[in-house]
Amino acid sequence: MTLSRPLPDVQLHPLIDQLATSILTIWQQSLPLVDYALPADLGYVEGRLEGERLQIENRCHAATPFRKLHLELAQVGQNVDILHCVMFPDLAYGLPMFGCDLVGGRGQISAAIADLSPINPEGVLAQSYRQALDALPPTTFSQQRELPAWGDIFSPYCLFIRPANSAEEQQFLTWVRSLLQIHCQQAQNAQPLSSEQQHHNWQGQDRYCRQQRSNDKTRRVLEKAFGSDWAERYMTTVLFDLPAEPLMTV
Ligand code: BLA
Repeated sequence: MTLSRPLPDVQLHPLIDQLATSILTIWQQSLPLVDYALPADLGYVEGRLEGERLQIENRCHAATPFRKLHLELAQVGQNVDILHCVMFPDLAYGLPMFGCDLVGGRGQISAAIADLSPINPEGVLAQSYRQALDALPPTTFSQQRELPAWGDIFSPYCLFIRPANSAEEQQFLTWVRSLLQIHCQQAQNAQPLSSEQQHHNWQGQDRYCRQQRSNDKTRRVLEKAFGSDWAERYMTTVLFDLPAEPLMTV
């Protein structure tokens, strides 16, 4: 069985389509997926943004050692297509966060971002990850974009580009597929953490989520279509949610 991508009946930018299919295929091939329940009213949502229809559809799974694997596709009118993907590791394992965002429209992707972001107190990826990433063929993109201030959560391997042509789009796709493959492979060796390390892990994920929630560009799209209360609820329960802070058992 292959998983169909979210918004199956909507035509999206080809890079978004290809990346969504790649993400679902790699998850399915590499991880023991089970369903993950989102708040019942937030799987598929539709609103209006300046008279245009905003459609959002979410796909969510869990698979040890991941608490939540989230892929979201969205379309605003005919003009803006969005792919959002985050893999949240279970707090019991010290894994980085995989995150990816593609924003495009009218045949052009304006923002393509992907990273494996460390959330440990040292703020660095484990050596096994660095070795695997360093062994990948290097990428070259003609238009690098500058990260906003909240982007200090990302690793030195973070790509944030505007692909200039379809060769660069394919290069981005290949890079993200490699990140996913490395991450799914590395995750199989994850060792459970002590309760103190789990607490640090929670703090790291909390900071990651808080910084992401401060992305005004995402918030503005959601607020315009659904209002600010709804946007806040969506950003804290669907896009960047976190279980309660674990109690320390010493
Ligand atoms: C940028 N995100 C954006 C932009 C829009 C959205 C409209 C501006 C595009 C541009 O500058 O060209 C909108 N993104 C959305 C919406 C959703 C979404 C509405 O995911 C979901 C409903 N964002 C993430 C993740 C990362 C991320 C997981 O959700 C990275 C791992 C990054 N998006 C990200 C960054 C920018 C961005 C860094 C640029 C922000 C800036 O330049 O200020």
